[in-house]
This record gives sequence, C-alpha cells and structure tokens, in this order.
Amino acid sequence: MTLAIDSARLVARLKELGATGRDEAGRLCRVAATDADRLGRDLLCNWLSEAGLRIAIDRIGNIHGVWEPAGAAGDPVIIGSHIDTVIDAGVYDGCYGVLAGLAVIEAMQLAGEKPSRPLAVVAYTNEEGVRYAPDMMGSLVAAGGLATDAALATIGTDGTTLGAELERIGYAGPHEPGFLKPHVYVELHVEQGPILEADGQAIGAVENLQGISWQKITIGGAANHAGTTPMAMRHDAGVAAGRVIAFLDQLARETPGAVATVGTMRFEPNAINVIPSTAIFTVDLRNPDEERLQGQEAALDAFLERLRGEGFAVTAEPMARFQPVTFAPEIVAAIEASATERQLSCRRMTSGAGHDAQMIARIAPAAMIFVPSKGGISHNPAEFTAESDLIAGANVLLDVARKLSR
Ligand code: HGY
Ligand code: MN
Ligand code: MN
Repeated sequence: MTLAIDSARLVARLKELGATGRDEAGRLCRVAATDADRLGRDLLCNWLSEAGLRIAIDRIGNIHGVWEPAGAAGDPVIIGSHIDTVIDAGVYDGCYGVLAGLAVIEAMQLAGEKPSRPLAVVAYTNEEGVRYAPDMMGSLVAAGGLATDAALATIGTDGTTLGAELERIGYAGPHEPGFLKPHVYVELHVEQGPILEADGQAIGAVENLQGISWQKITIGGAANHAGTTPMAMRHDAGVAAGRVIAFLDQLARETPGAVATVGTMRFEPNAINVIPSTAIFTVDLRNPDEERLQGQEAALDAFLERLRGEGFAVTAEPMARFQPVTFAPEIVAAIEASATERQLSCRRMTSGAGHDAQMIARIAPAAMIFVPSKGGISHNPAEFTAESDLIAGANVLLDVARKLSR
C-alpha cells in the first residue's frame, strides 16, 4: 500500500524553520554553532520530541531523532542532512531533507508500520563549513574521517573555537560521534543546480557526488602609495590575486567537469589609496573525476609558483579535500522504482554540491534524492522549490525508507 507524508505539516515546518535565525537585515544566517543555529536546533528538537523520538546528541553536536518501534532491531536506516545554513541562505538547503526525514517517520508511525529496523533522522553539525572548515564536518566526524577532538578544536573565521561554541549554545552532547552506525543512509536535498528543471524531471536519483578541494591562499606583495608608485615598480598583491582568479576561471572553463570559485577575499591594509600588501582568499575547486581535480590543483600550484618567481610570497593552506563518491546502486534503483511507481519523471545524475551523504558513504551504503531548484539557484535567498516537487521528493523518500527498513 502506498503511504504519503503529511505535506501541509512539512511545508509549514519548512516555513517556520526558514523564519528562524534571521539577522537584523532579515537574512537567513543560521551559521554553525551561532545563537541563530541554536534557535533552529531547539525548534527541531521540539518537533523530534513531539514525534516521540529518542533525541541523542553527540559530542560534535549532531542531533539524532531515533524511532525504535517494538520488534525493530539492528543498525538503523538513517535519513539525514543539515539545518545550518550559509550567510543569507535559502530555506530549503539541508532543512528540507531533515524535515522530510521526520515527516517520513511520522507517516510510518501513523500508519502503524512495523519496520524490522529502527529509523533515525539526523541533522549533522556544520555541513556548510562557512565558519569552521571543512564543510560536512559533523558527518565527517561521524564517519570517522576527522577526530572529534580535532574538530572541536577548529578555529573559526571569527576566531572562536567550535567546541566552546557548541558548549555555549548547549549542543555539546554526550554521545561519541558514530555511536549510531547506519545500516543504510538516504538524503533528500534540493538539487541546487539547473539540471532537473532544464531536463523537466521531477526526481533526481543521485548516483555520485563530485570531489571537492578547498584551500586558503595568502599572497604577499608590497604596500605602497597608490598615487606615487609607477606601475612598473609595484608589487601589488591585489593584482596577483586577480590573476589567480582569472587563471582558475579560464582553467575550469577548459577542463571537463570542472568548476572553480574564489568566494572570499580580503586585502591588507585594505585602504583606498594603498597598494595591497597582502591578499588572503579561498579557492574552491571541484570535479567528479579525481584525476582531473588533481590536475586542477596541480595547475593552481604551478601558477602560484610562477608568482613566487615574480617575487611574491605565496602560501597555500589546505582547508578541505574530499574525493568523489559513488552511491549505492541498489538504493539508487529503489529511488527510481519509487518514482516510476508514483509516475514521477526521474533521471540519474551527479551532485555538484557537497553533502553529508558524501561522508556517510564511507561507512554505509548511501544515496541521495534530488528535487528541482527553480532557476538552479541556491546559497541565495531566492532559492525555491515548488511545493508539489517538495512533496513528491518526500514521498519517494518515504517509499525508499520503508523498503530499506523492512
Ligand atoms: O560546499 C558545498 O557544496 C555544501 O553546500 N556544503
Ligand atoms: Mn546542503
Ligand atoms: Mn549548502
């Protein structure tokens, strides 16, 4: 018998969570381990306890809502994602997958389902990596890819320490990360890209996820007077940084599957009439093909070497490096089977964005379900997915969770 989630409640909760943790300018900024993040976490925990789930928080602040019905035994089916956001975020990224996971469990409870396995919905800490690098940190620690104490010692862009901030907001939990080992893992997420919409597909059965390389680059030149210093005598760190940006953009356009982004840049001394002595910026390189991603990294290294040859002091500090992952074919097939059953158009695809599934795939069979993003927009308040698509994706997640927990 085909079940369905409570769509009105899912949409209402998405709205309510989306209104939580906004700054004075009304921007959604539930950045990891901030007071705004605490507000979202508190709201989620209320909903989890209303559903009668066992709430378990681990030392890195991952929130688990566990349903252990009578007769269920063994490792759980975990449905996860995140509720921390980037700065000035949309309301769907991460939150949709967590709230849909809760809706799936509630629908199974209401229908009196008797799964042979427990189910858990998990909100992983610091998926975005905006304040503390790397991203997907909570799931990386849960997957054993980063030691808990090392993660808790991470210093943020604002000089704070993640562990102290989790203590401060009351989400430094007692459980050891990884205490709940997934039998399988499924994540529902808005695509955040243009493919499903352009292709007219309702569901994405995500079969792999691209590799990610994050670095922090510091270029040292020489501060000097903007008016008196002839161009030929300048050692302008700002211009050198601009050359790196143009180089990476060109390289990505010429390399199959590649993308490259310089998302943050800071000059010192940052004065209108002073040639920048220093440029500090981040580089985000991605490619579904590991070889090609290594090629992009090598090309950047060679370009930075060239700048050193011109007399610039250049340092490159790795911030995150994740290999491409391939998801579990049997779960991808279950996603496609549900879409067919529900007469939803569906296509296989690669994820351009990083996700917690990329980390959990290290310790359990995992896969993702995507629904379309209007205009392919995300990490932007204009992020939007039609209600019918949200509900379709959540019902596919319900089918897959029921099948995997039978
Ligand atoms: O960076 C990413 O792709 C994810 O949004 N953290
Ligand atoms: Mn996300
Ligand atoms: Mn994101």
